[in-house]
Amino acid sequence: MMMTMLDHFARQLPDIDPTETKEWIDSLDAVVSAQGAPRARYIMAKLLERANELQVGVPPTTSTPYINTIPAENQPFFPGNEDIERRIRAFIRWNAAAMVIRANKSADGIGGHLSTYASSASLYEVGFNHFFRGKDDGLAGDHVYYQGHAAPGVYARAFLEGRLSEVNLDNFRMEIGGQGLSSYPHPRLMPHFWEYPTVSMGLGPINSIYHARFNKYLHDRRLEDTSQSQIWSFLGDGECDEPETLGAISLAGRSDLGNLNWVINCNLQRLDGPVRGNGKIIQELEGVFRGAGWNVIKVVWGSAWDELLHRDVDGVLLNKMNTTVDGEYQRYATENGAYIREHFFGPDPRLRKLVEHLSDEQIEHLPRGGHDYQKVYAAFKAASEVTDQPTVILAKTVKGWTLGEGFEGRNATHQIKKMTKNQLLELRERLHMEDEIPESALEDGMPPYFRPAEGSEEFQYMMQRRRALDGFIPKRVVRDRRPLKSPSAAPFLELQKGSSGREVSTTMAFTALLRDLLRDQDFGDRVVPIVPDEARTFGMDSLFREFKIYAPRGQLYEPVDHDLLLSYSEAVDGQLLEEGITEAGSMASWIAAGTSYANTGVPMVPFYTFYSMFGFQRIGDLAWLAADARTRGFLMGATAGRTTLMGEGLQHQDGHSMLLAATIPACEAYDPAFAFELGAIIEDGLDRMYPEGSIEGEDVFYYISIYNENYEQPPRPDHVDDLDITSGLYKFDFGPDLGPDALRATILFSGPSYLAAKEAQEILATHFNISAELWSVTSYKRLRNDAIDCQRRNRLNPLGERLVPMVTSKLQASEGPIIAVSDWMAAVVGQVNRWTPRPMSVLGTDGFGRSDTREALRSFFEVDAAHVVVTVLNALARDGEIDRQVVADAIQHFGIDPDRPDPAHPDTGATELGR
Ligand SMILES: Cc1ncc(C[n+]2csc(CCOP(=O)(O)OP(=O)(O)O)c2C)c(N)n1
Ligand SMILES: [Mg+2]
Repeated sequence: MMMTMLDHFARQLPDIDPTETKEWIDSLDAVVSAQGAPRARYIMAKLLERANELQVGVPPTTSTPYINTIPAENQPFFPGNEDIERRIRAFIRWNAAAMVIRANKSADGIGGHLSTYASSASLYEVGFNHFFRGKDDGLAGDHVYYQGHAAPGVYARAFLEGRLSEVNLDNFRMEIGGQGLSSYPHPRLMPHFWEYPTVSMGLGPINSIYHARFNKYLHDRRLEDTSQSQIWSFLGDGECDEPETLGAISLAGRSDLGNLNWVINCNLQRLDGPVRGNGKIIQELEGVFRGAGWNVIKVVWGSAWDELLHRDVDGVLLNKMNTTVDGEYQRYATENGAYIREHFFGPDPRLRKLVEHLSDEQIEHLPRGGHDYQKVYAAFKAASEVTDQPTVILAKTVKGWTLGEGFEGRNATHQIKKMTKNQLLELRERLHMEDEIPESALEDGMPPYFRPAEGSEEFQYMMQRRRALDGFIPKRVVRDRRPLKSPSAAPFLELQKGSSGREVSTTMAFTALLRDLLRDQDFGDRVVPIVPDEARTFGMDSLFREFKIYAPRGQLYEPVDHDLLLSYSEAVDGQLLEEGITEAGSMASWIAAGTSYANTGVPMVPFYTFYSMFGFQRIGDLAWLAADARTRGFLMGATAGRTTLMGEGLQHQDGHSMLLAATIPACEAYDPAFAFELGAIIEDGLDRMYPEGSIEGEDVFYYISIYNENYEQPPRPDHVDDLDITSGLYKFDFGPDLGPDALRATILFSGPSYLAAKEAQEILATHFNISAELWSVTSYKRLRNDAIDCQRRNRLNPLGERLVPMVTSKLQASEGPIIAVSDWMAAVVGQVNRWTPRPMSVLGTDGFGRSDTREALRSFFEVDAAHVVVTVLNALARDGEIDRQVVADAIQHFGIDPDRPDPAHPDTGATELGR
C-alpha cells in the first residue's frame, strides 16, 4: 500500500536529476536479482529507518512484517520472579476452569467460558503483577476494562487473593441468592467489584477511549490531576469487527491519548471460527491503528523463535510467516510437531534446515508471543511509557491455551464448558499441579479449587506485588474527593415565572437554564455540555464563545467567524464537548462524565443534548450500558415528537423514544410541556443524583424530551408544587366554570400536545358547553412503575390494606371521560391504561413520520384539537351523556373524512410518483 502511495507521489513531481534517480533504481534492481526480494525489502526498510532519522518526511508505513515490533535485543530486563509468577498463573488458570466446570455440573446449562481467559492469562497476569495500579490510600489508580468473557480468570485471581470465597466461586452465574458472581463484569450487581460493564462487544472499547479522553479533559480543565492514571482495555480480535470498536480510534489518535492502552488478544478465533481465516487479523489491525495515529506493538512470536529469526539470513522464515494465513496458523495450533515440520518448515529446504536441530516436541511448543511473559512484559512497559499517543498491543495467542487438545485452537472451543476426567488430568499436568490436586479429587466431575496457604511463597509474592501497585483490582469505590455544591435556585425560579407573553420552546428554556448553570459560581465548573454536531439546531451555539469547545491541542487557526459574538471557539480548557457526528461517541463521552463520581471521585454533571430520533434507537445498547455502569446525568432528547418537528420527515420524527427510555430500569423518563416543569425536573434530578456535599446520590439518570415548538410558557400555577410535577401527573387547569349543568371531561396532555388540549378545551366550552379539565402528564413511566409496585404488593399481601396506584387516586378527583393526547405513539400513554379509574381514550402518533407542517402532521396523525374534541364527544356519547349525532356532526364540521386510511399503516400516504 505504501508503495502505491509513494508511487503516485513520485509521478506527480518533476524529476530534477533523472540520472541520479536511475542509478538508485539500478542498484535496487541489482539487489533483487542477485539476492532476492527479502534482501531488497530489508535494505528498503533500513533506508526508511534512516530517512526517518534524517527527518526526511516519508509517510509512515502502515504495515510491517509479521514479527514482533520490539526486537529481542531491545527487550527490557524482566523485574519479576518468572517461576513464581508461572505458578500463580497456573493456580489461577486451574481455578478459573474449575469454577466454570463446577457451575455447569451443579446447574447444567448455566454457561461460562473457559477458552477466552485461557488464551489471555499471561496478558492479564503481567498487568496484575507489574502494571495495573489500584487506588488504595485515595490514589487515582488505573482503569482496566476486562474482556467480558475473561471474567472467570479475574474471579479466580480474586479468590487466590482471599477477596472471594469458595462459596462465591460456586455461585458463579447464580446471583439470585446474594453470594453469587455475575457472568460478566457488572457494576450494578457487583457494585464494589466491577467498574465497567464490557460484555456487549465493542462497547467496552469505545467507552475506554472516551474515558481516557475525559480523564485528559479533567486534567486540561484543572479539575483533577489524572496524569498518573492509565486506561487499559482488553478486547478480542473478533470484537474488532464491531463498528463501535474501531469507529472511534481516530479520536484517540488525534487527541494524543498517551494514557490509553489497548491489548487485543489475537487468538485468531471468535465464537464460530477464525476471525480472518484467509488473511491475517494482526496485520489488518496494525494498518488500521497505525493509520489512525496509534503506536502499534505486535507481539507475535515467543522467545524460542528469536534464535530462528536471527539465523534466517535468507529471509525464508520471514517470508513464510508473512505469507501464511490465519486459518493455517490456527491449524498449526492443533497439530503436532511432525505436521508443523512438514507443512510450515517443510516445503522449503532452507527452512527445514533451520529447525533440524529441534525435536518434534520442541517444534510443537514454539510458543506464540502472547503466551511469552518476557515479550508481553516488554510490550506493556513500552505501552505504559508512551505519553503522547495511544498504544495498541496486538498479542498473538492460542484460544484455549493449556486446556489441552479438545480445546486449543478448536473452532468450537469458545462454547465448551465441561471437561472429562482425562482432560482435567491433562490440564493438571500442563499446569504442573500434581502436588496440589490429587487425582482422586477428580473423580466426581467437581474439580476442587486450590488456594496456596497464606504463608506460601506464591501468596506472599502476589500480595507484595499488589501492595506495591496500590491495592487490589478490580475494585469499584465511590469516593468523596471533590464534593459538589448545588447550584443557586435562581435560574429555576426564573423558569417558574413563564415567558410573559414571549413564545419560546422548551429547548430554548433548557439552553437558557444550561447557560445559567454553567455560569454558577460554585457549580458551573462541573457541568459538562455534550453535543454531536447539532448545537446550532438547539440554539446552543451561544455557548461556544463563552465556555469554549474542548480541544486538546487548542485552536491552531483563526475561525472564519472570529468576529462574530457566537464564533466557533476551541480551547485546551474548553468546557463543551462537541463530539462531531457520532452519537455512539457522544454517549460514551456522557457515560465517562456521568461515572466520574466513581472513576475519579470528582462528580461531574453531564447534559448530553441530541436529536431525540438518534438517541435510544441508535445507541440503545450504550444506554443500557450506562444504566449498568451506574451513570448519573441528563440525556436531553431535543426535537422530540412525531409532529412537533416540522418538515424533517420519516427518519427524523421521533414518536417512540419515550417508550424505549421506559424500558431501562435506571432511567427516569420525563416529557415536560412547560419551562417550569423542565426546571422542576432538572432540579429534582440534581437533588437525587448529586445531593450537596455528598457522594451518596442515586445511581439513576434522566431522559428528558425537549421540543422546538415556540409557544407562550405559562407561569407555574399557584396550586402546583415541585412534587406534583415530578410525581408524573398533576392537574394543570381546572376547566372553565360553565355552571352546574355543563358536562365534564378530563384531558391528559404531555409535551406540546398541551396546545391541542388547550384549544380543544376552548372549543368544547364554546360550542358544546363542556368543561374540560387539563392534566399534565410529565412521566407515564413513573406512573406505571408506581402502579405496578402497588399491584404487586397487593398481590403478595392479600390480607393487607389495598394500595391504590397514584394514577388511579389522582384521577379519581377528575370528572368525565378521560382522554389522553401526546406526540408519542399510543403505547407510551398505554403504559397506564389499566389503572385509570374510568376508561381512557388515547390519541397517539403511530406510524411512520413524514415531512409536512405541524398542522398538517397533527391532522394526519389525528392528534390535533379537532380530534381531541371528537374523542371527548365520542366518550360522552358512549357514556350516554350526549347523542351520537352530535359526534357525527362534529366530524363533519371539522372536515374529517371518516373513511380516511389509518395513519398507522406503514404504507399510508405513499406517493405514486417515481414508479
Ligand atoms: C454485541 C455482542 N455480540 C455478540 C456477542 C456474543 N459473543 C460473545 S463472545 C463472542 C466471540 C468473541 O470473540 P473474540 O472477540 O475474538 O474474543 P475471544 O474469546 O476469542 O478472546 C461472541 C460472538 C456479544 N457478547 N456481544
Ligand atoms: Mg478471538
